[in-house]
Amino acid sequence: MGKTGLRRTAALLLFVALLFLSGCEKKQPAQETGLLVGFAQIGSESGWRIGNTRSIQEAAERRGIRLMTADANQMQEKEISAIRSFIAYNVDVIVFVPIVEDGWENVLQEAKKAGIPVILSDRQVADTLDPSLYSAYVGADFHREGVLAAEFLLRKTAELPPDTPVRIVQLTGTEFSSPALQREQGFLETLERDSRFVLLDSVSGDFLKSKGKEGMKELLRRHEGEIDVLFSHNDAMAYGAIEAMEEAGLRPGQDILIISVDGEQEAIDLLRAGKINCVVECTPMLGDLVMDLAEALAAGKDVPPVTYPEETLFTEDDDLSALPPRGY
Ligand code: GYE
Repeated sequence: MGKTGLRRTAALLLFVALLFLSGCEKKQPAQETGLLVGFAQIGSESGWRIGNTRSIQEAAERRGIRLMTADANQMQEKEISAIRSFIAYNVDVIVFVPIVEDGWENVLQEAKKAGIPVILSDRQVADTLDPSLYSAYVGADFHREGVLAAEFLLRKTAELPPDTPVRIVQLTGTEFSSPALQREQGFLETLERDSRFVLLDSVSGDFLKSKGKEGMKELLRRHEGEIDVLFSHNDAMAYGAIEAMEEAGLRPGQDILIISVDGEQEAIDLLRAGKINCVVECTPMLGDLVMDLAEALAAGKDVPPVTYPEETLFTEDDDLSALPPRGY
């Protein structure tokens, strides 16, 4: 081969190498990993939930994970059939949000038989369920959230004259769901030691604004002029309760102290406006934590059984001027 021939061959090789490299480069950020994850979400009952779905979807997309999302519209049967279809599809990992604690045993047995690892996202299952039926839980420590809410109340009422009763009502979340059960438990256990605190009543608002409003109306009717404190298991129900209080001529945050959980932007705005007194943070931004575990499980690695995200507390005494937008 002459000099020209050599040069041509070298140029061709360079061209092929460049093509190959640019091809690799283009694919890199959103390159599909081949990983297929089935995600059963419970619905869209709150701003929190919508933020949670977005967080999971965006994390999957960033990593090139193919995600099948099913929305159960608040129905456990629908969630169970979504999980069954993920098994039939032979996804690599199943992620689901247990809407309530019980009733998962059969479908999780089926996933186990099919050899598909399962991640519980955001909510927990009953601790009586065989723990070999799932690999990990990623979500908040709801009991601690209840404790933080109660500790705020203890600080807030520390200066009251001794023996002043503090009469509390609760708007609880979805019945038999782990956040409702554990937030209530942490809250009441912490106040139990102090006889000033009286739980007048609890009504379930199903984590919905509309039911929070209805529930608060009912509580105001049953306990007219008696309520000092509302503990609302989420922000959405607190928004409804605030409307009910205002319609009844009461000043939320002053006539009735309000403690809520989640930390949505709207709740932070109401905290700044003095209509809510304390918001316990519960973050829906679980996407990256969930996908880290999904990738590890698909690679056959061990994962920690419990992952709690970092969470904080926002109160009327904090300077919130520098708080970045919440994103949900
Ligand atoms: O507090 C509420 C949502 O499961 C922790 O569900 C979650 C709760 C959250 O609808 O707003």
